[in-house]
This record gives sequence, C-alpha cells and structure tokens, in this order.
Amino acid sequence: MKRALITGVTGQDGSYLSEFLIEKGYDVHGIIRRSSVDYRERIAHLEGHPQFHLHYGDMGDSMGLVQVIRKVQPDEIYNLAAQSHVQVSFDSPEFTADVDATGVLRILEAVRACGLEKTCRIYQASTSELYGKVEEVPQNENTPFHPYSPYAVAKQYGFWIVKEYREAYEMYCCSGILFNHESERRGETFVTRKITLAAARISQGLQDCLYLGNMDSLRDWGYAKDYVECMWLILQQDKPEDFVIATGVQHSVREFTDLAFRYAGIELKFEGEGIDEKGIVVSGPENLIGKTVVAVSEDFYRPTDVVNLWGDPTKAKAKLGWSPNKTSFEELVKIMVEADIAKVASEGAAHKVRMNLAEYLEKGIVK
Ligand code: NAP
Ligand code: G4F
Repeated sequence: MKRALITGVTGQDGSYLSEFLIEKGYDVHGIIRRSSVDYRERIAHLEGHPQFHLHYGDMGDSMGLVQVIRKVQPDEIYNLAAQSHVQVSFDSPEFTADVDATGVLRILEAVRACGLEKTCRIYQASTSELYGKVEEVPQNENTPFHPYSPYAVAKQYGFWIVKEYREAYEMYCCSGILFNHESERRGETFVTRKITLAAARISQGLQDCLYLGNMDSLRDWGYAKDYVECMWLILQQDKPEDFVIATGVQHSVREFTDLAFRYAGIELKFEGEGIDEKGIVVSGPENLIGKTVVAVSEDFYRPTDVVNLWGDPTKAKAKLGWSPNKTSFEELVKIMVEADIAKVASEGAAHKVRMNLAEYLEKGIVK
C-alpha cells in the first residue's frame, strides 16, 4: 500500500485529494493545525477511516515537519498548505511568505533530512497567479511569469525552489500550475463561493445585496474534484515535469454572477459601470423585482489585480491524458448554487428553530 502525506488536508483540495487517494488504495496521512474552533468540516466524513490518519504540524515548524515525515515515510507528498487568499496576502505579506515560500523549502529539506530524497515524490501546489500581470493569453508552461501580489511572489519562490531541488539533487519534485478551481467546498470568501452563497441567501430572503469588487476580471474556472486527479497524475510520470492545469475556457466575474443568480431563479440586468455598476432583478420572486441585489464596493478592489487568466492545457492533455472539460462552467456553477441553496435552506430552518427557541425562552415557555 502506497503512503501519501498531504499538507493542507483540511482545505478544499486536500479533502478531495484524500478521497481520491483512498479510493486508489493509498494510506493517506494529513497534517492539521491546532485550532480553537472546529475547522475540519471538509474531512469530517473521513475521520476514523482505516486508510486516513491525521498528524499535528505547521508549515512554519521545520522540526515538526521532519518528525511527521520520518514517522510516515511517505512515497508521495502533496504540498497543498498555503495562505491561499490573494487579497489577504496584501494584509499579511510576511505570514504568506513564510508559509507559501519558506514552507516549501522546509518540506524539501525535511525530505532530505529524513534520507527520502531518492524515493519520495513531491507535488507542489503552484498557481496561475504566477502569470499575474499577464504577458500573453492564453498562458502555458512557457509563458513568462509576472507575479502581481505578495501571494504570487511567495508562490514564485516555491515554484523555483522545487525546480532547483529537482536539478541540484535529482529529486522527483514538480509543480502543478493550476488555474482557479472551485466547488461546493470552496472557502466562502473566494469570489465564486461568495456569489453562490449570496444568490442562495437572496433567493430565500436572507440577504439583501451582494457586494463585489472588479466584475470585469476574467478567470479560467474548473471543478476542484476533477483537478485533484491531475496532482496524482503529475507524480506518476517517468520524469518529473511541471504542468499547466486549466479548462481552456474563460469567463468574467459578471458572467459567473449572472449565471449563479439564474440558477437560483433570479434574472438580472446589469446597469452602470465600475463602482456604479448594479445588478437589478428583472424576473424572479415578486418581492425582488426592480431591486438592486448586486453592487460594487471599493473594499473588494485589490491594490494590484490579476484580470486575464486563461490557461492552455495542451501539455496536460497530451502527456497526462487528462480531459480538462469533465465538468463544464455551466455545470460547475449549477453544482455550487444547488449545494448552497440546500445549505442555506437547512441553516434557514435551524435559524428559525433558534429564533423560536429564543422567543419561547424569553416568554418563559421553555426553561
Ligand atoms: P484552502 O482551501 O485555502 O486550503 C489551504 C490549506 O492550507 C488548509 O488546509 C489550511 O489549514 C492549510 N494551511 C494554511 N496555513 C498553514 C500552516 N501554516 N501550516 C499548515 N497548514 C496550513 O486552499 P485550496 O483551494 O484547497 O488550495 C490548495 C493549494 O493549491 C494552496 O496551496 C493554494 O495556494 C493552491 N492553489 C489553489 C487554487 C484554487 O483555485 N483553489 C489554484 C492554484 C493553486 P487550515 O484549515 O488550518 O487553515
Ligand atoms: O476568487 P478570488 O479571490 O481568486 P483568485 O484571486 O483568482 O485566487 C484564487 O485562485 C488562484 C489561482 O489563480 C489561487 F492560486 C489562489 O490560491 C486562489 O485560490 O478572485 C478572483 C477574481 C479577482 O480578480 C478578484 O479581484 O475575482 C475578483 N473579485 C471581484 N469581486 C473578487 C471580488 N474576489 C473576491 N475574493 N471577492 C470579491 O468580492
């Protein structure tokens, strides 16, 4: 049985990759951080599975990483842990550099310290953000990098240190340059999930308006569940190489918003430009007709924004035999909206129960 170690196992990708590798027959080990609140929602269903094991550790703690790697003796490491929010990297640049840049080095050095450099294969979660202020469209493995945020600069270090260790020590380590991938497990402050949750809440009368930043921004959005297969495929090749993983299809934040609201039963028309742009309801629930349910707030503009990501997955198709269009853009938006409608409906019910209980308590009906 092969052993895999996943950093960032509690994240969107970590949870899907764990399921994928368990299914493939791997013994899966994940590194988690201690937290005062329960943040293990995405992997709760795997806890207790005989092929799934958790270890405490942190990307900032070299000795801890060495201990876990020595104990697990992994055949494959998937380094997914990161401060992964681009906007947050402007507020916490040093922390982002420590986890997303130096953290990668710590993993590579820990593998060497454990004497596993000739046997353990390493996947590094790299990103299309490296193309940043893009120098060509679409972007492939040969497109020059132009990182455009503290997050991207940190990830660029991760990319180059992996390449360096591959050449200097002949380690099997490589980067997947993944374009945006989303799902019903996506963090709630990334734009897609923010939109699908808001569309669900607004359609159920639990939110008035969704505030966004740059709606002209273009992304190549895929489904996270499809993308984790590529991480594994990248480590199964004869030679370690870097790959772009993308759908090859591009849409704007506005298009995503329009479609998400449609799936939630609300048709919008967009009026105005820039900070004055608004999404107004033209059909849907009677009480929403004519109301502004999408507006722009300067709070969500970034000091420098990456606005034109579009990936060319030709190499991944040819060498990994990977199909980039398993889940279409339309299917992805539908999956996310339907999941959020169900989530909001169940939370709405729970919210009503809590409200009723509070009312009863106040009236002295329930002691
Ligand atoms: P995510 O949901 O934000 O998950 C990030 C994971 O990293 C979480 O498990 C988090 O743990 C962990 N982590 C953060 N800081 C850590 C630290 N100091 N020590 C240990 N663990 C730490 O991100 P994701 O979307 O799954 O992305 C996975 C990776 O792919 C990231 O490296 C991201 O930068 C990269 N990437 C993502 C995309 C995308 O579109 N999703 C595209 C390209 C590249 P907690 O739960 O404890 O916070
Ligand atoms: O959803 P986002 O926050 O994702 P972003 O910045 O592309 O980063 C994600 O994908 C990267 C791969 O390219 C990963 F490396 C990274 O870890 C992360 O997973 O923003 C997408 C776009 C941006 O241009 C942003 O300015 O949407 C724009 N946007 C407009 N309004 C917004 C909002 N983004 C957020 N988060 N919130 C808004 O209200």
